Amino acid sequence: MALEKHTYCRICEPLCGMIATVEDDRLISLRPDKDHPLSKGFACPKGIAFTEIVNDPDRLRHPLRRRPEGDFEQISWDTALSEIGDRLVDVHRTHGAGSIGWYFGNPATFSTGHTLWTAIFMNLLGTPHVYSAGSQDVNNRFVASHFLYGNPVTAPIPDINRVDYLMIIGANPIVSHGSVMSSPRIREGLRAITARGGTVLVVDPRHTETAREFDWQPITPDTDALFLLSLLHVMFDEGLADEDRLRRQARGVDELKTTVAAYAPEVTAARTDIDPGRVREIARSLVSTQRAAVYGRVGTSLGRTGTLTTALLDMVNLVAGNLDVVGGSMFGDLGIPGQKLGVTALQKVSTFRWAGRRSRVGNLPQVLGTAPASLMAKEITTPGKGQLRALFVSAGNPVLSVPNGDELRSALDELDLTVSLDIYRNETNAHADYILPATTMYEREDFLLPFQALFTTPFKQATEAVIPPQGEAREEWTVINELVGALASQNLLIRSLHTTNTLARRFGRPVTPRRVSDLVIRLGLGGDRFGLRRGGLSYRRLIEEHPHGAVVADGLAPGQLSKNITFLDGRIRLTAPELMAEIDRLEVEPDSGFPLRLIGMREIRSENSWQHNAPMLLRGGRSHAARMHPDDATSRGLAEGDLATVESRHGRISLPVTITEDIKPGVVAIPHGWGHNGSGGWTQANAAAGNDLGTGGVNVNALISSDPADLERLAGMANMTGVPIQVTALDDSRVRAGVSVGSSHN
Ligand SMILES: Nc1nc2c(c(=O)[nH]1)N[C@H]1C(S)=C(S)[C@@H](COP(=O)(O)OP(=O)(O)OC[C@H]3O[C@@H](n4cnc5c(=O)[nH]c(N)nc54)[C@H](O)[C@@H]3O)O[C@H]1N2
Ligand SMILES: Nc1nc2c(c(=O)[nH]1)N[C@H]1C(S)=C(S)[C@@H](COP(=O)(O)OP(=O)(O)OC[C@H]3O[C@@H](n4cnc5c(=O)[nH]c(N)nc54)[C@H](O)[C@@H]3O)O[C@H]1N2
Ligand code: SF4
Ligand SMILES: [Mo]
Repeated sequence: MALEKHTYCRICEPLCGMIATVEDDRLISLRPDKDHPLSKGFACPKGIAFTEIVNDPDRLRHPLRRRPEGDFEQISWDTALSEIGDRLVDVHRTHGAGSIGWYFGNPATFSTGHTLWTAIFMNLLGTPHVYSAGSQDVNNRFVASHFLYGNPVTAPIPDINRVDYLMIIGANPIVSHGSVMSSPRIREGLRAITARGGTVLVVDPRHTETAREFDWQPITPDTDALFLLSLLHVMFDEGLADEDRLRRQARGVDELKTTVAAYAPEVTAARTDIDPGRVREIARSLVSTQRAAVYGRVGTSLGRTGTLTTALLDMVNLVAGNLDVVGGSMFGDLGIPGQKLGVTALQKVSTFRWAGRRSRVGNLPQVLGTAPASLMAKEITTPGKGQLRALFVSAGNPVLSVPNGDELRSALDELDLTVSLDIYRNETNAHADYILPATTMYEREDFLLPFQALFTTPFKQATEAVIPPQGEAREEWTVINELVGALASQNLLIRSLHTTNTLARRFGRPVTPRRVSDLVIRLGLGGDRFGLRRGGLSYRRLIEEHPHGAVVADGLAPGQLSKNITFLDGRIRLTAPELMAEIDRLEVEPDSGFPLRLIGMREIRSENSWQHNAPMLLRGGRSHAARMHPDDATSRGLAEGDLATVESRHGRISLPVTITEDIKPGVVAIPHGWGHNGSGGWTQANAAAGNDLGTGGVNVNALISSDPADLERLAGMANMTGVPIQVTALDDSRVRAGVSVGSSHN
């Protein structure tokens, strides 16, 4: 009999409400939940196609072990866990805890158990080798918040529901559905701004899907910091800023003024290619519009100075009078008593604090206990104390998602032990010793802690698992409990964790993600405070009484700054020396052999590298192509669909070009997440995006440097945007001869 279950999508950040139709424990279909108070019947193609992923014949259903011949054989969980445990103990005994590492990818963030258990396990183990997708995504945000507020885990979000002038810089929410902001139906949210007479201005090198609906201001890639410095310059220079208020809120106002004095829009225009008059006009609008905000994301994170750029975004909001006020850039509130004390206490723990440790290779600071993923390959291949010998990869595909995948791929083969937890065989775990099958989101209950302070309308939803684990799939946190058991004999802190787990189980109160989440729900905004607040929320209540989720406040509350700043004087620090030192990096030498600039882009029917196996998302055929401007194409003799070679100082790939006016001349956009090379189990993905050179697309990150000297200094961010490249027509004769060109088309 078919059952309908309320749940929500956990692929990307709006967490849209879904209705799952389930028959005999099998997921039959997914459709958007009309009664969800925020997503109101919206879901994107990825969300709907997820039925195909849950039921994908290529999905991993059993543990696999690599055979000496190189292929994989099915083994039991018992065998897998006992062999992995033994080998892990061996590595620990011979090389110590500091030789064991973990990389967790983007989907880990969408599972509370997965994130928490990995963080606790690795922290107690005491290894610096913790890596995540964050150093290709958002770690600069945490570091900017660390310097500005003393609190790495706070981030202001635009008050979409009330803002009247929104500048979006380096984000494409109509395709990405919003990031570091959970705002279901974002397209509608943005349209409502213009409908109420407001403005949405998109500052982007590409005339994106978002820019096409609103106003577009093109910008030269990786010059956002200069543009933002100019906005600050104008605000001070023209006396627009309320300096008295500013001085009450922040320290370093005079230093900031002195610094930005050198960045008049007339000075930066040569680099940003933005008309100085336009910059002045934007600065004035940001100040004079009562409800205005600036919002930046991935495009402002992956340049050479991502931490500085993100800090400048907040400074522009602050100086314009738009930070922490209604309609501006606001802070979500967890509403948990003592949350600030908790963050302050965590800051004292060296394994959590910014730069509490630095990487062995490259001496880069850790961010929230993680090191830059770009360094993984060199940490594996560089001998000496602390060399990485055993690596777990969960919910990640770093061979495609981090710089220089070729280097990582061969490094993986040198490890003593590589274990992957995934729902698929991918380009990374093709090099693992063991691949363990994980549950998809619909096979686990969840309440997502990491997104609670990011909803533009404060909201809470919990879900039960809608189907049981498929095949022998298991949840990651339960596997981590097994690893904790295996290592208990070796490591004192791991032994205490194991003892705690065992005792809790014995007393019938096992530590589970649900218990932890329940605690947060009950203490937080709208929670029942364990009976102190009548009618308040608990995990059970959310499930039983709020199947579509619960809106817990009408809107974001202003006046949250003091709760978020951990500095004793309660003021923002504008000019931390580390941040100011980054300004020197804004000077760049022109790279004459590589006159074009590479940027990234996301596609509506992809999610990074892992949704190219769903037939629904491949309908009508997909191509993987470089977008370039007609002027750049013509001068290189390239016509629509021609094959071209794209080269940077670090690598070379070949793919077709798509010629479009919708990009700034001199800029080339290539989506990441392609380069499916047949080594995994992705039948559809491997066969997709075919052209004369092959199928599966190419890995754009072959063009990106993993050299520590090329990483952003404060957060170890990979430099994936604004990278100097050259594009040339691919020699026809080589295509006809079937020569595979480029380092990464394999
Ligand atoms: N459909 C879809 N949705 C997704 C994903 C996906 O793969 N597909 N991925 C999810 C993930 S993991 C994330 S982190 C979010 C990301 O969410 P967003 O940040 O909104 O997504 P992007 O498309 O990467 O947007 C970056 C924008 O920055 C522009 N850009 C590039 N370089 C520069 C620059 O130097 N300056 C400026 N001003 N702009 C620049 C690009 O042209 C692009 O439009 O999306 C999530 N949602
Ligand atoms: N050039 C360039 N590179 C980029 C970016 C860019 O904009 N440009 N963006 C970067 C960003 S923002 C991100 S977030 C990273 C993403 O980088 P990664 O997270 O390393 O890669 P994904 O492609 O998201 O791979 C996710 C893997 O998780 C698996 N998976 C899905 N759900 C689950 C689950 O519930 N449990 C488990 N165990 N596995 C699961 C999928 O099968 C897939 O193998 O890419 C980064 N790389
Ligand atoms: S936008 Fe699409 S993928 Fe993202 S949460 Fe909503 S339905 Fe899921
Ligand atoms: Mo991401």
